Amino acid sequence: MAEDDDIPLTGGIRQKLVDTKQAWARDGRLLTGTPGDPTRDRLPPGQTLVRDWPVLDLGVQPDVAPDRWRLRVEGLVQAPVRLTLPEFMALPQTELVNDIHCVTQWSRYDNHWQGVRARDLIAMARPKDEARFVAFTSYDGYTTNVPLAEFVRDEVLLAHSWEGEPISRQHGGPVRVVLPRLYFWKSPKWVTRIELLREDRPGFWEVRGYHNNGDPWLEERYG
Ligand SMILES: Nc1nc2c(c(=O)[nH]1)N[C@H]1C(S)=C(S)[C@@H](COP(=O)(O)O)O[C@H]1N2
Ligand SMILES: [Mo]
Repeated sequence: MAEDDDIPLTGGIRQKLVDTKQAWARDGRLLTGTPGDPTRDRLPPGQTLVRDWPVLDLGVQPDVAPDRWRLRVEGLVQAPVRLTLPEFMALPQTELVNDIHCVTQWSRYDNHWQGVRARDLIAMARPKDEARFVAFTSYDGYTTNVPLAEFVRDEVLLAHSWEGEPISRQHGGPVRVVLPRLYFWKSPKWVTRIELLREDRPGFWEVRGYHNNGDPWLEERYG
């Protein structure tokens, strides 16, 4: 899309970091081998609780001015959606509180989010019967993927605010996805495109040795 071309990016892909994470995936780093039980424990296996909120990305942080942000829902849909930020903010709003779990071992409890439920957005687009998977694309070029059934779960949000404040640029503002049931690499920051597909399309980390599902309770770190 032509108008994506002039979203300013700062930084550059931190290739060393990408290589290190890929090597961890190869070596199965951090695996405990014992599945967790979410009905009994709050912290998934092998995770460490943090109180701050670490920033993790490829090293490129797009500066998406609010008036330039666009969200598209397309692919196998009957009614492709294309929204500006004011249009997105005018949709029914939801507040959710949840825990997040990064594959590099940190977890953070009780994050308060505000935004639009993924299922409301998907309902607007009216998926075709054959749509089974979702592929996300972000302004930094990052991609990731989940089954459509996972994306339309109750607790999945396209969030614009965290702890009552707009999500900062470094954490993916103006709008990021939050899929709290999966490791946090499945939650794209600076999201712009949601594509519904018949076949799965593994994203940036999924093609570099990360697990395709990413359930923290099953330690689906690498696949
Ligand atoms: N667009 C984009 N989204 C992304 C990433 C990224 O590099 N680019 N990194 C993922 C990873 S690996 C993690 S752990 C979380 C980190 O989000 P945070 O920086 O807000 O903690 O974002 C995920 N979403
Ligand atoms: Mo991550």
